[in-house]
Amino acid sequence: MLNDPGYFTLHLGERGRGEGVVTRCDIFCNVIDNYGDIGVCWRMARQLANEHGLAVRLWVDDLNSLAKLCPEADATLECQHRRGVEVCLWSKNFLDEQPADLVIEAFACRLPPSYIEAMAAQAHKPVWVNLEYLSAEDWVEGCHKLPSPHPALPLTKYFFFPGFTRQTGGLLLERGLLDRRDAFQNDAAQQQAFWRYIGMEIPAAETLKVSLFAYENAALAGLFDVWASGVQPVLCLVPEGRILPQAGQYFGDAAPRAGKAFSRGKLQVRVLPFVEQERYDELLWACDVNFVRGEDSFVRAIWAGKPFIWQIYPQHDAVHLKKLEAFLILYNEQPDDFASLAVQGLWKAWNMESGAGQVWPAFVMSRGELNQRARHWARHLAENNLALNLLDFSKEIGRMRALKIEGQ
Ligand code: TRH
Repeated sequence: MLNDPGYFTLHLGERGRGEGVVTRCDIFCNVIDNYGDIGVCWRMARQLANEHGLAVRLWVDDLNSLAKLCPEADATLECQHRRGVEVCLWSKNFLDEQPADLVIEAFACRLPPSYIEAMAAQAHKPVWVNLEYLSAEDWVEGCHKLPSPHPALPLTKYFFFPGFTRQTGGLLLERGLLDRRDAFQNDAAQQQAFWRYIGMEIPAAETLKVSLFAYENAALAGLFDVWASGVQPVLCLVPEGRILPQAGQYFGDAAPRAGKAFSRGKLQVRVLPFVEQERYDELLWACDVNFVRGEDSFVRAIWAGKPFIWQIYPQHDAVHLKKLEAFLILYNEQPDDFASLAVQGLWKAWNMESGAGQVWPAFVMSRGELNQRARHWARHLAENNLALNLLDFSKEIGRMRALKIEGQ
């Protein structure tokens, strides 16, 4: 019933009308660095617009970052419609705007003061949500949906935490994504089209295909050494990004560019251009093992249903290692079996930037088991959908407000 947009208007009568019915959404995104902030916001904006019929405006302060994920976005335009979303430049001189019913402040970026005042002036106050970073830590469940009343204005902001358990906001997952993944993985023609798109032919069946999206990492050379001297051919696909200079250095190329190929022993490395967001999914689906980083590519690797290695975004005081540990505890249901130990070993080595080559053999030996677990995980997590939860939450807030009005 909560998924029905007409529910509140039908059941709460005149005085409740307007509360909780969400038709317009503003998402504010401050790009700090990298692509995670805009990656999540762009994905969520498209999902709310195209799957749930909301009129979505995405306010972003760095259109160049968006243009990497969505190449048809024009970084010189103040406002443009792209893939069902109105994309607006969030500039310093933000003009007065009519607030939407649902306002998403991504990752505690600060909304323009004039916009907050305009929200407070509405008869039906927007549902104002701060979308938080993803973490598997225990405390997240207790903080999910907590209200934070504005100190001066009649407004409440709510914390909305993505996460891996039912007591959190879940993960972003587009409708039908797992079916599209399965169709891709079972269809040689779709795979062929993908490999041609990146300028290659489908690799031989015995080749282990690895995607490598990573920050700088001192453990890379050791891993390359093991791949080069192993028995199985390894094709490593490296999208342009922060680890690329190191990958190039390994082969004596100080400035490798997209399209470049290198090889040593059994290892072949191919540099890929940074592809648009949907194509990145295909890269993960096409590979046997995926190295991912940050927040959004991490979640995409989960949906890919393949073994993966997560390089968590580094934070001061090694706070990120606690987050990594928390996820490993959830991910490894039987923490002491061979496959789980192999995952823990490689993930820790990669994140501590040391010894990844030594623990690689155990990981690759566990691939069959890890494949099964990865598919199971994807199915399990798919039951907790962030966009649906967010819309249900908006309705929940609307219902609470309407009941308060009725009680007066
Ligand atoms: O770019 P990131 O390192 O972003 C990080 C994290 O989100 C971190 O939590 C945040 O605090 C920090 O930025 C500021 O990693 P992430 O989150 O995986 O984002 C990468 C995005 O880029 C993701 O949406 C996938 C997309 N992508 C493409 O669209 N094409 C590509 O070719 C590649 C490699 C990635």
